[in-house]
Amino acid sequence: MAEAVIFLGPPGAGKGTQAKRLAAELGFRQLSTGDILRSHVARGTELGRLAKPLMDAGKLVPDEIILGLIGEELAAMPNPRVIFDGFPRTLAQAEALDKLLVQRGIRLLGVLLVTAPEEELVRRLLGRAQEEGRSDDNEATIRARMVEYRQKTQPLVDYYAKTGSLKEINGLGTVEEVYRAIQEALGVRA
Ligand code: B4P
Repeated sequence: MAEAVIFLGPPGAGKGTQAKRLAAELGFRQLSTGDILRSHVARGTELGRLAKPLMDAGKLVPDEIILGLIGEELAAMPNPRVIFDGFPRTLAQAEALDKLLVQRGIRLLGVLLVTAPEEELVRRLLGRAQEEGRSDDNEATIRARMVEYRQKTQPLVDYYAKTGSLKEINGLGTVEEVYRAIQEALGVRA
């Protein structure tokens, strides 16, 4: 059966970390728009050249580009079982995804909102900068990403709360503790 889970939350909350593990456990495909964009940047594609300055400035990439990427990925899956990691990030993306889910008969298992206090998020992302050297993990860009999150992504919390699919996860514990809260919220294992 075609099924999907959405990970929502501010930068550094643990979306990518948890989505990877959940995808492996459920046998789902992790679809991270951030990873897809970074792969375009690394390969120097036209899309990558367009996205890089926006990502380095902490800005969101335009909806039509993101929707094109997601549309392509889903079109290539006959029976999608997907963890959306970092998508949708705007109301326009959420509305377009709703249509895609209906068209493809994909059941939404839940929208996991992972949150933590901003200072902890900044601390984690600066820590990752030391290890991975991602060009958007510097303090100025991180603050800009937080502003984008509050302005453009936070409205999705209400959007999904109204549909009854929102599950709030405290992202402040260890990776293991957060993962257990996610399993419980989805009812995938005690
Ligand atoms: P993303 O790649 O989605 O980056 P992110 O929000 O920082 O989240 P990420 O998943 O990487 O971090 P995580 O919290 O797991 O986006 C990057 C950029 O791409 C955006 O700014 C935007 O420009 C663009 N973009 C992507 N999707 C888009 C869309 N749909 N529309 C428009 N633009 C889009 O982890 C962070 C750190 O915390 C890691 O070092 C991790 O190890 C650590 N960590 C995780 N859990 C922890 C825990 N419990 N305790 C301690 N540390 C923890």
